Amino acid sequence: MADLTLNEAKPEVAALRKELNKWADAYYSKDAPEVEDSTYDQKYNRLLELEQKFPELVTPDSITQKVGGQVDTEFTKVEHPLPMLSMGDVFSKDELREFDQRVQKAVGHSVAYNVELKIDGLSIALEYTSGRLTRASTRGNGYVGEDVTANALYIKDIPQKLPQPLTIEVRGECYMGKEAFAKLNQERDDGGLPTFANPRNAAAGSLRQLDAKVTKRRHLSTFIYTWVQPPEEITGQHQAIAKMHDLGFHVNETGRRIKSLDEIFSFIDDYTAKRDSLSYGIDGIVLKVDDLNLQQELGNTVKVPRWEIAYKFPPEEQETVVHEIKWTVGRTGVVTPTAVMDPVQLAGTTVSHAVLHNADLLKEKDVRIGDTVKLHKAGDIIPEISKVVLSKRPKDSQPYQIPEVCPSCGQKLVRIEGEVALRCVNPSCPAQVEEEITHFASRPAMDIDGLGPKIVRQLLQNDLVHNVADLYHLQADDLAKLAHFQEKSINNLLTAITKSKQNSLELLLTGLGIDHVGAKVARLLAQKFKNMAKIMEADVQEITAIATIGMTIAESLTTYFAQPEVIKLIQELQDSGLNMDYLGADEPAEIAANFFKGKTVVLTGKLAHYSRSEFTKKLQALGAKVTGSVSSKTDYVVYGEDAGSKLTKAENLGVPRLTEEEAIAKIE
Ligand code: 3BA
Repeated sequence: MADLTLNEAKPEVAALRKELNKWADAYYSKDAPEVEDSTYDQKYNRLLELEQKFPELVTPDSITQKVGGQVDTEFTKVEHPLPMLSMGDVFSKDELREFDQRVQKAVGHSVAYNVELKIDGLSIALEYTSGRLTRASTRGNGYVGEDVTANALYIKDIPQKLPQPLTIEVRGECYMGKEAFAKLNQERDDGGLPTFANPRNAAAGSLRQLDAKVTKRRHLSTFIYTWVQPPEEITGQHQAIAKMHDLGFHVNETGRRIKSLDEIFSFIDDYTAKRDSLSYGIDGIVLKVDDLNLQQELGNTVKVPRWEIAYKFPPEEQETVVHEIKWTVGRTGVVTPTAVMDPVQLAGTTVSHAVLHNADLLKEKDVRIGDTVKLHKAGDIIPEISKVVLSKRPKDSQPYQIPEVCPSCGQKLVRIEGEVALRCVNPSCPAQVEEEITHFASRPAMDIDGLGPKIVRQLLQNDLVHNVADLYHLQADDLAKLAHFQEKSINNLLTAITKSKQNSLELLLTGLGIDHVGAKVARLLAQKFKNMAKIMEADVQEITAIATIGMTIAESLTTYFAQPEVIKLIQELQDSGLNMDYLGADEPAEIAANFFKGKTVVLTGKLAHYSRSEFTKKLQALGAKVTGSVSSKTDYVVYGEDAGSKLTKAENLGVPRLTEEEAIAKIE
């Protein structure tokens, strides 16, 4: 962007306008959107950015110069006495904080906001003359809308007569409830008619009907949230809503007047969680400076008021384009495809990769390079391709060819009977060795600090190791030749490797990466057999004698230890001085139930009552896991004085925080 020239910008601006006009027409005039809102927003913002950099490219007919969509000519036009502006929107709490800071700076103090749900519908204006509904109109482009009075008469919750002879205008959102939406789509589907993509389009399509009787059958509702130029005794937005409720308007009663940003954030978290259980769709939360005088003082920009902001929920489904399918070789030789896509915002994170699990699934979904796909998050965490958008498939598209050879070593891949996975069966395949060593060094296994995937790769590339046994032959001189290795990091790594020699048997057993033998099974085996030699000699019967261990595991173990190269590897490890015995207590004493048992805890800041390691030991003795960094898996962050980024991160993730004193109170 920085060095883009005017001549380079011109064709991009033209292309963006063409695309956006087409999408806007589909959206506003046909109620049949062609793209996700977020895609539209991205392109729209890019156009804005270019026009700001090159003002000479702005034309009066650019889509950025219109406040909303095009005005449909078939309805009678209504000029809004006061324009219906749009709302500024943001996608993160940080941006809300910035908004609040701007407001505070402008007015000179902190303010209360009326916090409202953002209803997923379309705006409507209702004009009353001497207490009678005289006109209803859509927002249109903000200045000129469409007269939908005849339709509004069929919306049950719009009062046709007010209890007092007032001449007023109110505005709000017209929406279709979830039940009505589901029913309508079902009926349309049964009747072979195209269904509406979402309740907002259904509401728009149902309100903007030249034959108002159609509207009558569609069960629309409203939430009214604005009183245009209210009487003097009304001084705040919250109060205005209460008063409109008294006049018989349907208002959303979840709105709250809140001062503290933290409370606003918990309101947001609350409704992010409750969202699906509401009977109407919401797509965010709106903050409005409550005090009407302050609203006046803050005023408006061309398009949006300075006193409000909408926080939009992260999109839960997105479209993007697949550029590449990458194949990775796992520790056991299984080869898995990953789709690499244009990065998109999805449910709160930026996503560019989606694992396709196996070749069969890839074939079944028929994902091809160049395809537009719909992405969602499985279990709210893992990005997954739901389906290919076939209507957007390029004409020259070719089915994807599943590779026949290993992407790492080039050996022919095999498909094992009864398994869906493709495998590389070359035991010295570099990709597999890398995974093997990384797994060996990982936390649940030998827990060698500092030996992550990057260092392992470096060691392999420099021919310093070929298998896990080679780790114990590493010399300081060898490491000194590697990039980024200083004396301190060399010492740390060698110390960690040496320390791992003392590990109890179950960690070594886990580290070997035997199929079906994870940390839990390894512990059971170590507890029963006590040393490596006994495990290597054990037969299937002895192994399955352990209550929770069955045939699959037992056979995997006996097959593994029958291999000559495995026997050689274990011998080599033993010669290097690795402990081969179970060092744990026979039956770990059961820890009594307590607040911290089984919880993952992070300590941060200066603790006043205990040293960091004393407190860690205390928590561990209670059955807590004490870790160094805050993630969504953290249960509690315990903080002392001068706590910094970890505390902020906990706050952002909604992880409960305890002061040191509060934590001590839970223990003692
Ligand atoms: N509040 C939509 N605009 C809203 C009055 C302002 C406003 C909205 C809102 C501009 C909702 C933009 C179109 C418009 C009436 C202009 C809401 C919602 N407030 N709660 C601040 O729930 N969707 N939309 N509508 N005037």
